[in-house]
Amino acid sequence: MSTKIKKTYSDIQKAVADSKSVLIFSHSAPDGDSVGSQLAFRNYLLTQNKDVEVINEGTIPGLYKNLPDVDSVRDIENYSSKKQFDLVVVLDCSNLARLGKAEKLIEDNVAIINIDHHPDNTSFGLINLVNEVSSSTSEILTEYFLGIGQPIDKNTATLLYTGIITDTGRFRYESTGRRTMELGGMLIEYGAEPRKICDDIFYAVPPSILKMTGKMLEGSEFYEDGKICMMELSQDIIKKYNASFSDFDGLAEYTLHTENAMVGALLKELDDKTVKVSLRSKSEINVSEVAHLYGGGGHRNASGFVMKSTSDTNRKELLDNLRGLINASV
Ligand SMILES: [Mn+2]
Repeated sequence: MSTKIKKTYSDIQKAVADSKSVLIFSHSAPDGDSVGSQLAFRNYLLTQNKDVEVINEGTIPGLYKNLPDVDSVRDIENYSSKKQFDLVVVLDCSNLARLGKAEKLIEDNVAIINIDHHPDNTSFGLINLVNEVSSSTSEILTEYFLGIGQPIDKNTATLLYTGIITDTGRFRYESTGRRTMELGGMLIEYGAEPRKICDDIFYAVPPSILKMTGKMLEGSEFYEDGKICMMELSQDIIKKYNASFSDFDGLAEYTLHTENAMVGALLKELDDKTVKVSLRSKSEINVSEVAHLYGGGGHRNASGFVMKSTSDTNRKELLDNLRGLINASV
């Protein structure tokens, strides 16, 4: 362990030891890594007898309903307490704006611990444990617990394992390193059940959503010798299958399922004026460049943005932008 990491670990330990009450935040629109790492950090603080609150903007997608103690996460919409906290921990956020409405709970001058793996992290904390090479915030926390000799119980192992598999696409993305696998193995030793966790998250869709997925797949369109794949969920389909927002989680992955596919786009027509577009890509192709053109953002291989309609002009423009990415990459 490097001297710098050792110092950061002991700074975190000291800040935790000096605190009585701690607020744990993560980004709005919670996902497996944000909630997994929040609840894992909560467990750690509970072993230190701290008074802990976990708060986010947005409801937690149903696929995480089996996570241990998931009910302890509060949605900012239902949180009215004026209680003061003496330490704030922000997990999986490159900056404080990512907290959405939850940001307003942060008092001036309160100490912030920032733990994250996003490359654009702004080091906004008093203490910053940021490793952009790490697959996930959950991976960073696993290293931290091992590093300070904090025992990892079965529930914590389950939470950390969940964060790692969701952020790595089940150990598939380039961010998966040898160490990610080693840590996954250790978490299994501490009680994480790989089959159960994976089934709970990825193989528990309602039958109606499976059928809706069938409709979406049937309408796939391919361009540039199959290098580009576009899929769409129209308002009619979304209504017919009674899909809710969290049912869309993971659907965009299907746009990269075919041979030759390099870039994928899934257009979700939420209402007459809102089309959420999810972009996916392989290897070096950076779809966040296109997302930025539309005021969106995200990672190199997974980003998104909102456009006003799926009109022919909009689709053609999007397709041209995606073609531009393909042509620039050859
Ligand atoms: Mn993450």
